[in-house]
Amino acid sequence: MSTTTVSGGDPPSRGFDTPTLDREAAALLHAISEHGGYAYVSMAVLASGGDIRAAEAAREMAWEQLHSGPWHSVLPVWRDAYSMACLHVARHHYGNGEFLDALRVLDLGIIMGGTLLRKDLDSAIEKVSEQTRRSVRVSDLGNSEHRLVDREFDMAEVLQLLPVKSLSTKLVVKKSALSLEKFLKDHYLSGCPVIISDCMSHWPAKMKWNDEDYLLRVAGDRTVPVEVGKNYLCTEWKQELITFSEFLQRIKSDSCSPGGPTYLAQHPLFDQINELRKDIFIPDYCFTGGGELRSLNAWFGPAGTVTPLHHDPHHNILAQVVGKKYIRLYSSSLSEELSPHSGTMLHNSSQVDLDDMDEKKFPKVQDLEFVDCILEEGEMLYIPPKWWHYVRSLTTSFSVSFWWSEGESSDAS
Ligand SMILES: O=C(O)CCC(=O)C(=O)O
Repeated sequence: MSTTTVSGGDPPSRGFDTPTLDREAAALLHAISEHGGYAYVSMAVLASGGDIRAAEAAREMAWEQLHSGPWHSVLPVWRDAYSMACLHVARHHYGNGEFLDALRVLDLGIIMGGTLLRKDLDSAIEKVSEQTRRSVRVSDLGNSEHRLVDREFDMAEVLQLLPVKSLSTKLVVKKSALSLEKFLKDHYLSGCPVIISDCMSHWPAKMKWNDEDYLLRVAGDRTVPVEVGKNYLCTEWKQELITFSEFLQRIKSDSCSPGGPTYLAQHPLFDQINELRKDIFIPDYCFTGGGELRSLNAWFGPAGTVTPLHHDPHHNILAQVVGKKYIRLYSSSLSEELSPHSGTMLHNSSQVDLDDMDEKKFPKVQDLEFVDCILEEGEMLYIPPKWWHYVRSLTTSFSVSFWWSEGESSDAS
């Protein structure tokens, strides 16, 4: 059994500091009233004087605004308003010694809120975490009972789950100790995928992330967004906000749950949880071409998660830290044949469901050329921009994607 405890510690003598909020509150409230948020403003003013009911009411009002339409159309000012209300509510919980409640509200502020008050949220989380940090018996770390992936892998069983023709035609080339020059010339500039092996052994994550106790210790009480369902194109698919410890519980029991797996997908977890950020390094390949790192995302879930066929605009290195994934790639030149969805939201996703191929509707797709692979622990896959990719986890799996853009002067096509 895992032995996790919340350390008692001395009760806090004072709340946490919010220098940005103190400086920006008046201007932010003014901007909110200019967008018609008078009721929010009057609640926020009361909240700043310590009125918890007003703070909760303000948070509720901002939450409604965040859910009033598509995410991209939410006004930034309402995201900042949400962060502000979260800070007020969290300060109240903190003062009462309700540290887990404070942590949850601050995490919601980070996940749903805007950028203006981000520093205040981060430093408040650091302070609250001092009170909630879990301790794990040192002797438990590395205990195989608590490893997330330790089962033997049955290839014959796995092949039955994969789309037709998997692993039977052309595999992604694999190179070890690939130099930056070779990467630039043979892959980045020529738009050619590659698996790079032997380049992650120095990451602390390689040692630590397969250990449930470690993850519980550094992240157990943190709130994270997860996706539940077969995949994001299905109607029953939904998003939830749960604690990392609940998520780990689901991973252990969830892979064959009827509602589909729970997937912590495409989430900037490392901006949120500093301890996990310290366990990884940005691969030097990501600085090739003079571009800029765009995002660093976590993809963590049980066996059976599927990211359906889609493409992204950036260069991508997908680093496989724990477990294995099957990945299939189609060239960007095949976009038309892969029938992207119409409309702005899903224009980069294919209508072709590789797990349930409709041959009448897409008679030619079976003949399209692709490359595929099983991405093993410790390997990184380079996916060029706009290449279509389908991803299925074959075991519990924890990967990190690094997206970067082209430099201005890059002559990459
Ligand atoms: O690992 C996955 O499930 C999907 C990864 C992906 O789509 C990406 O890195 O762009």
